[in-house]
Amino acid sequence: MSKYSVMTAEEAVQFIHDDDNVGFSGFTPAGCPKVVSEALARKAEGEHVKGNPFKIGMFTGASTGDSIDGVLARAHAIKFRTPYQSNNDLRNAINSREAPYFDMHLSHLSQNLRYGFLGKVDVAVIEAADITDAGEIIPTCGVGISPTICRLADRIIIELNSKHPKSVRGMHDIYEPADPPQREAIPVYRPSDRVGAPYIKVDPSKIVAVVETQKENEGGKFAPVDEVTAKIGDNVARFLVNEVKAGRVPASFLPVQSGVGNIANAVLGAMGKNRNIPVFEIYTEVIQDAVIDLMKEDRVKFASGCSLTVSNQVMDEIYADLDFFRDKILLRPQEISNHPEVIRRLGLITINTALEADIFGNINSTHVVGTKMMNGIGGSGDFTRNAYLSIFTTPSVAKGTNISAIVPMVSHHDHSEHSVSILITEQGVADLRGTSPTQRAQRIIENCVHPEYRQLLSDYLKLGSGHTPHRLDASLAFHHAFNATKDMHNVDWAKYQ
Ligand code: 0RQ
Repeated sequence: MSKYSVMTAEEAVQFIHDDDNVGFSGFTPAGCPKVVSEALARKAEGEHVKGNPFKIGMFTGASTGDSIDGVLARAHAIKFRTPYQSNNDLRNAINSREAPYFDMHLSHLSQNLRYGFLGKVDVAVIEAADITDAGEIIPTCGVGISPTICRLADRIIIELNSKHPKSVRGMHDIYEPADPPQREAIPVYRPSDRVGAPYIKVDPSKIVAVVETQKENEGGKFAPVDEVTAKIGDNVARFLVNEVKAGRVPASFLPVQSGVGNIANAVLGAMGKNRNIPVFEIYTEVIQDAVIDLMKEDRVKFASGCSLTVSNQVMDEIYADLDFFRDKILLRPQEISNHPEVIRRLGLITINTALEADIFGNINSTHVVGTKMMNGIGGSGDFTRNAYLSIFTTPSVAKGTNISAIVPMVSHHDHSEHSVSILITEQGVADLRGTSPTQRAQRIIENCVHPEYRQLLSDYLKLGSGHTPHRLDASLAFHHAFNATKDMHNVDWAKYQ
C-alpha cells in the first residue's frame, strides 16, 4: 500500500493555483504528463467562465505533447512559457503575443531556475514509471528538467503511467551539478559513462498527489524519407567518410549528435546505411526512430540522450526487448546531455537543421521570414557552438521553390558564422572551415544554393563592399519579395545598382 495520496487528475489540480509557476517533466512529448495537464486546462476554462483569472507560468524540458501545450494554449491559461515548443496552437498564441514566450538554450534552463533567474517553481508535475516510498522517482522516456524542478518545487504531483514498465529502472542517469563556485567537472568521458543515480530522489513529503494513468505517449510519426532528405543524408554521409579518409575525423569515428525532425531522422538513416562509416555512438538530446533501427542492425552501439522521441510502435519494441536495449541507451537530464563541457570533451559531430542560412554561413533556426516563431532554438546552440565539427543541413528551397533557404542575410540570427563549419543541402556540401566571408559565399552559392537562385545570389555579392560584402538596404530583399509576392524569385537588383 503506497504511502502517497492517490487521487484523480481533477482532484490533483487543487494543488495548482492561478499565477503558479509549474514545471513539467519530459522532453518533446516523451515523458510528459498528460492527464493532470488536461485537468488543469479544464480547471482554467472553468475559472474563466466564472470570471476568475487563471494562468500559469510553464517550464518544460523542450516541446511537449498536445495535452500540455495544446490544451493550455487553447484554454488561454499561459502566463509565460519557456523553452522550445512545437505545438501549432501554442505557436499561434506565441505569434499573436497572447502567450509570452522566452526562447533559450536548453542546457541553460535548469541552472537558470536554480540561480533564481526565472522565478519560483511552485509545482512540478512528473510522469513516472515507478515511485518508491523513499521518494525515488523513476522517470519514463524523457528526463528534461525533472531533477531540478523536483528539487525546487514546493509541491510535486506524480502521474504514474503504467504504459511504461517499472523495469525501465536502470535506463536513466540522474546527475545535477552543484552551482558555482562549488561546481566540479562532470565526469562523462564516454557517451556510456554513468555518473549519477538511476532515479530522481525527492523528499517524499513534497509529493502531494499521485495520479494513475496508462495513457500512450503522444509520439508522432516521421515523414518517410523523400528524394530531398535522402540526398541530404547521402551528402552528409559522404562528407564524413571523406573526413575520415583525410584523417580529420579519427578512424574510430566520434560521437554524433543529430537534431530534431524529419531531416535529422533521414540523415541518421543515411549515415547508418553507408558502410564506410564505422559503427558509431550517439551523444544527443533526442533519440529518434532511426537510432533504434541502427541499433538493431549493430550500426549504432550506444546512445546517450535526454529522451526517447520515438513513434509509439518503436517505443513498444524497446519495452518488449528491454534486455537488449538497457545497456545501449542512457537517458540524462538535458543539463548533462547538452552540457558544453561534455560536448567539447567528447568531440561531437553535430548535425542540426537550419530553417534559413545566409551566403556567409549564419543560421536562422527559429523565425519564419524573420518574425514568426517556428519552434525555438532548442539544443542546437548548445551543440553547435561546442562541436568538433558543426554541420547544418537544410533543403535548398521551401514552398515549392518560392522560398530559397539560402538568402543574402538571415532574417533572424541564431548561430553565427563562427559556429558553423559545414553547410549541406540536397545540392551539395560547402566546407566553410578557414574561409573568408567571400570565399564562404562562393562555396555556398556554388554547392548549396538551388539553381534557380544561384544567379540572384551571385549578383547580390557584387553589390556590396568590405570584408563581409553586404549591401544593407538590399540584404533583406528576398524576404521583402516573399512578403509582397509570396515568391523570392521576384527580386530586382537593378534599383540598388
Ligand atoms: O513547413 O510543413 O508548412 O511546409 O518549415 O520544415 O523541412 O519539415 O523540417 O521538420 O526537419 O524542421 C528547423 C524547424 C526543421 C527544426 C526545423 C518550412 C517548411 C515546413 C518545417 P510546412 P521541414 P524539419 C535539437 C536541435 C531548431 C531546434 C534544433 C527546428 C517547415 O529542425 O525546430 O535544431 N530546429 N534543435 O516548408 C520559411 C524558410 C523555410 C520554411 C523551411 N526558409 N522560410 N519556411 N520552411 N524552410 C532538438 C531539440 O532542441 C528538441
